[in-house]
Amino acid sequence: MLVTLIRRYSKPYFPYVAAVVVFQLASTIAALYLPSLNARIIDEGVSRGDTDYIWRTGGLMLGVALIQVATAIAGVYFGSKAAMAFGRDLRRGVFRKVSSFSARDVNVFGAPTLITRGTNDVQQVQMLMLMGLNFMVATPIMCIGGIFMALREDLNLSWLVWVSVPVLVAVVGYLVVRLMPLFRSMQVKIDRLNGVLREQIIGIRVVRAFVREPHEAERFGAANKELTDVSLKIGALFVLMFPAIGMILHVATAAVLWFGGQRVDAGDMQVGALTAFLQYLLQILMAVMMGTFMAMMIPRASVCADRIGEVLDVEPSIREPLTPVAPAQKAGRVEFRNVSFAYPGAEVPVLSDISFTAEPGQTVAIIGSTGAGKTSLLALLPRLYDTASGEVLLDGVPVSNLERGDITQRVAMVPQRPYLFSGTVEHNLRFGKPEAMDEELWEALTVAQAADFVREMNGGLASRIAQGGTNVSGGQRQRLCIARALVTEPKVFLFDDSFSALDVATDARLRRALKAKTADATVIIVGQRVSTIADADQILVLDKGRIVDRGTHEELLERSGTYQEIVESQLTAEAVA
Ligand code: M5T
Ligand code: MG
Repeated sequence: MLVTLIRRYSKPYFPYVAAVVVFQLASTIAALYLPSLNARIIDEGVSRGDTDYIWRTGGLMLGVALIQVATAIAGVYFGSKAAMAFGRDLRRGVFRKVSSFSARDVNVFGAPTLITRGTNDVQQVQMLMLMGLNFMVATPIMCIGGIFMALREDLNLSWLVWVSVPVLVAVVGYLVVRLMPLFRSMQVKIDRLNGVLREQIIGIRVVRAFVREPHEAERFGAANKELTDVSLKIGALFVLMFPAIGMILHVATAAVLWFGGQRVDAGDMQVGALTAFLQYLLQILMAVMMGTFMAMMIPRASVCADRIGEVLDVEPSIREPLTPVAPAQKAGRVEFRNVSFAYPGAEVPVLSDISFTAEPGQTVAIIGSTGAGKTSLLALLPRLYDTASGEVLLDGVPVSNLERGDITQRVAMVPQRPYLFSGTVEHNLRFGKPEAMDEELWEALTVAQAADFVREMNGGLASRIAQGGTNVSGGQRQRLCIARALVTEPKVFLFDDSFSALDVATDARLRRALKAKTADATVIIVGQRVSTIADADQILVLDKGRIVDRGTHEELLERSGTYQEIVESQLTAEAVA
């Protein structure tokens, strides 16, 4: 998966990658050249007192060093550019994919892990790209070139290379192998922490109301501790890593000086060659270390890449039709034909054998006890879910054959749990129709009985709405959502219990205004209060996912037991209140 992702998302940046390769090649060769120049200055210049030679070689050394620095900077610059662009594209890919998910697809993963995958996991892969681009070329050349140059300085000391490199590889490799599973579990712990935190922030009011803070703090504490424990274990290994590497480097240095010093004493080797050899050995060991670090990042990044790949590979369960049908007329006629529906993974259907028709200009109301399936029924029209059997038709065409945009253009839903986005009032109202004029917004607000309180808010249309719409009351939120639906001027309105948070008087006023505004539209209202739905053209009584009776208020009052019960229960409730 890692390879696939890198291949797919780094393609546009090949020119950058090519630049990185060229610059790193240049900088590595320059770096390898420097110790040898240094040795020449000592052995040929200093030892013979040849000032001229020292100046010339010193100048050359300065030039090479400048080239090395410049090319190294350029290499890192292009490498970072490529890696960051890669990360951005990958994040965008994940975001686009998640945006195409249906409610069901999101539930398969859960929001917290989708968030981690789109942020932290992408970052890990991006990090590997960055390190890879910065060291991939340099490391092997440094290693092999370093060995070659070191042996050129002195063959007799070569055994020091053959001993110290494997020791370093063994030590770092051992630590890396121990670290791998820890990194893997770290990703899961981050998911879990995100999940707990997210749930608590969203549910903060409930937590407060039930004084569950201690319990929730405990839950968070547990997740937090798990993450800390893993991080500490990783830290403990890293603590070992640096002294171990330092030790190997120092022992190698001491060994070079010890054995090399004896050869210099015996006159078999020059001091400059010894310094150069030492510098090369250190370069080799550094390169080996970087290589091992890289090797360590690959498994971690590949865990992340797999997790990202899982998201990218999802086939959205609700797909656009291959050959969309354009309906002959777009009046907004809704028809349910023997519809059954079950939530994914659930055994029992929540809706069975639902059939009804709602004509333009008509109001169809759905009433039924909580859990009867009213919300689920509405969700089928904008195709938030697909039916198990039967068909949902809009203007005579099954919604599964309609283009998504075609449906949303004609159908506006006010969800049971109204949701507002952070931004301003007008930003929210223009959600479905960005080009709407201010007058249209005010008109919609007036119909939705929201104009007064919006006028009273400090900025009017420009007043701020907090994330999730938490700075307005439940009823205000509902009315803003109704206004938002009105602005789009759809053919079909779906109101899911949208008047429940309003007092009876406002409810009545709103429905009167709505009636004038939606005269030609098809309106489907889910309501709890009999008063809300009494004047509907047709009332469907829903019970346990089945339509048990239908008719007008008067007809139902006469013959439907369930309906009578509902009416009676509300009358008594009102009497009690
Ligand atoms: C009907 C189940 C739920 C309930 C039944 C929304 C939703 C519902 N269900 C799921 O399994 N997953 C879901 O995402 O479906 O639920 P409903 O359609 O929401 O009922 P309602 O709108 O009539 O109830 P209410 O309380 O809004 O009046 O049993 O288990
Ligand atoms: Mg509902």
